[in-house]
Amino acid sequence: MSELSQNNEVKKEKKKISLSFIQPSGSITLGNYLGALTNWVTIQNSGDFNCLYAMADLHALTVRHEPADLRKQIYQGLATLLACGIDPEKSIVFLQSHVHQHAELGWILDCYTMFGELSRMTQFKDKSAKNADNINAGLFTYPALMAADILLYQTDFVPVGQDQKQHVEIARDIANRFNGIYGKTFNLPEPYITKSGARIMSLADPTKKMSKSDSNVNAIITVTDTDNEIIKKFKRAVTDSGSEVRMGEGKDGVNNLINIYSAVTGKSTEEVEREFEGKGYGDFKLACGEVVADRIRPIREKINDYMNNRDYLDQISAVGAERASIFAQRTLDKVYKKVGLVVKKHN
Ligand code: ATP
Ligand code: LTN
Repeated sequence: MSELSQNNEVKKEKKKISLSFIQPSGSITLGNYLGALTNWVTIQNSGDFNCLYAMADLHALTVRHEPADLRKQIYQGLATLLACGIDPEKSIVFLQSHVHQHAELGWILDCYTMFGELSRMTQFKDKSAKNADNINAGLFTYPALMAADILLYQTDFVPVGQDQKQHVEIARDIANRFNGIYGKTFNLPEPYITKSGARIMSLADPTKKMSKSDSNVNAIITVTDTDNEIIKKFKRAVTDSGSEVRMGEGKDGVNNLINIYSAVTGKSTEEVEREFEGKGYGDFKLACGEVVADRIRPIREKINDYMNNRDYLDQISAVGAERASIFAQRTLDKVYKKVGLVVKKHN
């Protein structure tokens, strides 16, 4: 039994809530898939949770983009979630911008989030260094909007990769601060990060995280890459001057490939080392390319099918937004009352 279901078993309470979003800032990568999406699907299929999964399209506005590209990425992101196994019959699937309560609670939480704590966020520091000509207020207050995403649904677990831990922690801090002032209003969320796949590194610079917005296409594997592209990228992956397929200090490239191979095949890192004993980096890179290509192929084919049926994607996201909005409004009304705003009478 998984750690999460055991938790649920013990408490014998109503179903816990699992929520996570992903930005439509480029094609979804192997890092996103192994670090986040596979866990979203496992949690959904355990049947133990009420799940909400969404495209964080408002967050994507914090960096400059082409409007037509963004719209395509939003559809493609949605198609990818479905292709990876998120089932709209089991989970609430939507676009963040379609549930207006996110922006509204985001503003309110801005007023309970401190300048100092926002200044310490690693993602803000990284993204402002990368976009020095566009350090906008949205990029800075991003964590308050993300806190709103999470807190609106009284979320228990947020399945994310390692890089997002700090964001879930600040959401928890904001909730704690608000609850401290007004009494219990928000549930306190916890990040849910599995060991395997939590931090997949760039194939071109294995000291850096694989990011979908990386401008170097050889650094990332995306769910839309063809089999040939995947295999070529793995063949070119940066390793070191050694030859043994073994985890080790200073062997970031090989460590990353072992980690990827292990996450995709479900074998432990020791099993992977044993499998490639006596073989060189060349054989190992090819094997990595092949297992990843096998995993991505059916996903890519399904994405293409969904992308040819945008009406279906529109329909799924509209239904999801309507369902999400009911829960979101409940929390927003509660917040309005607590802070002294007047709750609008709903018909
Ligand atoms: P961007 O390049 O726009 O910052 P990203 O690739 O970092 O995008 P996000 O949309 O920020 O992706 O993240 C979506 C989910 O994928 C998050 O849960 C995040 O923690 C996870 N994730 C992102 N990159 C990795 C990675 N390299 N390894 C494991 N998980 C990752
Ligand atoms: N900040 C996240 C995306 C995101 C998110 C969320 C993740 C926005 N809102 C709510 C989990 C829960 C990112 O950049 N990956």
